[in-house]
Amino acid sequence: MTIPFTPWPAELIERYIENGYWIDEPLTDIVARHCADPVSASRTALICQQRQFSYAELNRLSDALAHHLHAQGFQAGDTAVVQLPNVAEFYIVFLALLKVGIVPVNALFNHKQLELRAYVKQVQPSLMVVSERHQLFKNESFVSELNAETPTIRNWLVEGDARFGTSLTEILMAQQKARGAEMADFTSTPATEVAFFQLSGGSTGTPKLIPRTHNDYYYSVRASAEICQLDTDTVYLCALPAPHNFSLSSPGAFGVFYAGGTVVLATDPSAMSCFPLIHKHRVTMTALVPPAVTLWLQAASDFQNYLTSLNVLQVGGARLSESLAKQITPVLGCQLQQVFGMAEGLVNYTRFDDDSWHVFNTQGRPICKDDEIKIVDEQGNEVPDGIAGALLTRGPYTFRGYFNSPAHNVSAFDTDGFYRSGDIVKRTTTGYLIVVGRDKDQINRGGEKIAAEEIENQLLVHEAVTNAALVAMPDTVMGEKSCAFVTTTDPALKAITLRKHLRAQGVAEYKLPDRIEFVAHLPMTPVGKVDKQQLRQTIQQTLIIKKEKDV
Ligand code: AMP
Ligand code: DBH
Repeated sequence: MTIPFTPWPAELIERYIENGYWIDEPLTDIVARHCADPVSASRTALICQQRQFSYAELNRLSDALAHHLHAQGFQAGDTAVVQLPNVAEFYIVFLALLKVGIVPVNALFNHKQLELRAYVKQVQPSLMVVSERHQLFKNESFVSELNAETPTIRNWLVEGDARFGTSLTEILMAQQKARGAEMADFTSTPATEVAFFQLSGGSTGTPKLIPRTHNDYYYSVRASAEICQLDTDTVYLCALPAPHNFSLSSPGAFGVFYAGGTVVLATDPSAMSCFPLIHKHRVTMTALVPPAVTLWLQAASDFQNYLTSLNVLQVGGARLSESLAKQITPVLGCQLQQVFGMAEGLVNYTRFDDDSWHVFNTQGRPICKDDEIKIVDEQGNEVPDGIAGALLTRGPYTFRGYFNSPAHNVSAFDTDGFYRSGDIVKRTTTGYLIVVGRDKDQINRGGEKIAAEEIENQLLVHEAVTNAALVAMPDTVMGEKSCAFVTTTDPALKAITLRKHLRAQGVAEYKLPDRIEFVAHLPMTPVGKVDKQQLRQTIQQTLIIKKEKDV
């Protein structure tokens, strides 16, 4: 059994194979390739607090878990929903699932009932992997609900203290002891098939899943490792959530594993968590979103000499201002690399030998010469370099369709199979992209994406809410925050009540509106849609007036 996905057309497949992008190896090769040679196998792959794992150990532990899962009857084509924090088990579980051909969705640790339910509903998993550290899994109530709603779920693996399901730690220990030299009688899905689902930031009512094949993802990992010049001396700090496409594959932990370097896990991107780790493990490279950069710049003076090993700071996920970009080398003492990527595929990097103008002012250029880029005006005609337009792309690691979403895919792609990224960009004459805006209904809250429609739907569930529109408002640290405009039948309705309501609906905390404005009615465009442009202007004006009053 394999997972259905929208394939690339035959002539492109041929080109991607011919040009060496698709090499017909499963993603598990990223770690397994180091294990034949004893010197490579003994290198440190992963550091998670006090625990260190060599490549051999990482491979062995994921083998052990794969054996266990296979013995339990799990097989290729099964799906799993995984939600783990930044711990070694994230990679061990991921590799184990890939080895058996179980296709996971890796949820973010700050996701809650709403998001997890949406993933479970879409993939109908047979396996759940969760952590006891998450508020939702401290007791069994949500587990029972999901079990009742989802007859496909056969097993729960729990990281930490298992109050339900099976303890992941115990399985790993028992399997390691029990395993002799038995041969594996399971294999990953073919490299041409779906390896896992990546999460889309989304712009629709329910979060969409992105099927990623071994072939396409492994190419993006190898090419990224090369562009970022990773080698066995690379020590990469994973400070963003481990499942994020940026910290997983651009070049991320997978790129570092591929190159034989070391991944150090941080629990979060704060300077307090990261600076001591950088110091202790002589970290050479890390990846951040812009708000974390602001915090690092502020904290750096209190941590003199902590960052001397750091060579490269990658910044992506949201637009980095030129002024922040220019402070990075003087204050943090490392090189900046801008990264503009998307879980759907296309990733752009500034290169290490670029001049400073490109590094400060552009979001880089695509990985591959076969990344095809179209920048179009509102009529769909391509615009010349230097003119802003909507970015569309297709290529050897850009997906061709969201999972089980035929209707949405019609509008998400053009008739040539180019993905409409929803970003407004300009191309320089040198082929670099500058992100200038967005035409998707999404808020980019410092790199965390919020689909407006998802929150509007949840606001509408409240009995006193008659209409709701979520828009971005400017914020100096986050870049953007969210503001909900709400019409109501209850003049006494309070913002705090609506926030409580959203929490009760199981909405992740970062998606809660930062501000709620009650209005008599929402402005409409001539075609009868909510005029979000006007709402963005309204909230901007309100903030300016408030600022003037404050000073
Ligand atoms: P996602 O679909 O959640 O993977 O988010 C990808 C989106 O994040 C892109 O389409 C952009 O809107 C945004 N993004 C990522 N990197 C950057 C960047 N360096 N500058 C501006 N926007 C970015
Ligand atoms: O924001 C993103 O999704 C992103 C940013 C940088 C990404 O997917 C990536 C690099 O691969």
